[in-house]
Amino acid sequence: KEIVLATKNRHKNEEIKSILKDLDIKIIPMTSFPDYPATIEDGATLEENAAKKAREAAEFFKKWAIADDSGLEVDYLNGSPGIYSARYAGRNCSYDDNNKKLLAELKNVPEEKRTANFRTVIAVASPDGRLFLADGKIFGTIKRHTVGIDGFGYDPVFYVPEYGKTFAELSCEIKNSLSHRAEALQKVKKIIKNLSNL
Ligand code: ITT
Ligand code: NA
Repeated sequence: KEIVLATKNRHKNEEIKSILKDLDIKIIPMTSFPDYPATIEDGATLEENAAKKAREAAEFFKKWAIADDSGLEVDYLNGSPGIYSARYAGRNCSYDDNNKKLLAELKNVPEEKRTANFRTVIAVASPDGRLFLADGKIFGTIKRHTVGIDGFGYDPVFYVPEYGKTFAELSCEIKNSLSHRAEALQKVKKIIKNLSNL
């Protein structure tokens, strides 16, 4: 029982491995194949991009594959950066560049209008063309400056009211128990357990 984890993002790779660790299945990380070309993410939705990443990997490796497409959706920005979250401040930009741009866009926006959510879509694809999708979402607000050093991406600006902390202030155990990615992956666990021929 093996599945290829089709992400080139090492932070996502670690989170997904950790959340799926109780599954009786061997997870083959993409980091074992640095030459595998990145999927061109030209879909209009997280669903399309996740499906494309999973399908390409399943076809290439002739194994079941799972892929994650995630985005930060800020209400004041009508859902941006959304599917463009990775390259919000430009191609090959850093997480820091993205956070700076986001904070600048929200510079004079009052507290009550700083609501946002993270959304993850996980796609599970088989080499013979089957596809399953699962999603997860978490609501929060965007801070006025970065706080915390853990996690990655927009974690230092994403504030979780229930914990009174940003994602970057929460331990990975706690983030992985409540995040958008965790919710989607709990659904994926059920899907995978029901696949008899994996
Ligand atoms: P792969 O496509 O190889 O999986 P990626 O980093 O390009 O890696 P996405 O296309 O899904 O992944 O881009 C989503 C971006 O959204 C990601 O680069 C981060 O900047 C941000 N992001 C996703 N999940 C996040 C999380 O849990 N915390 C903070 N930021 C996150
Ligand atoms: Na990507």
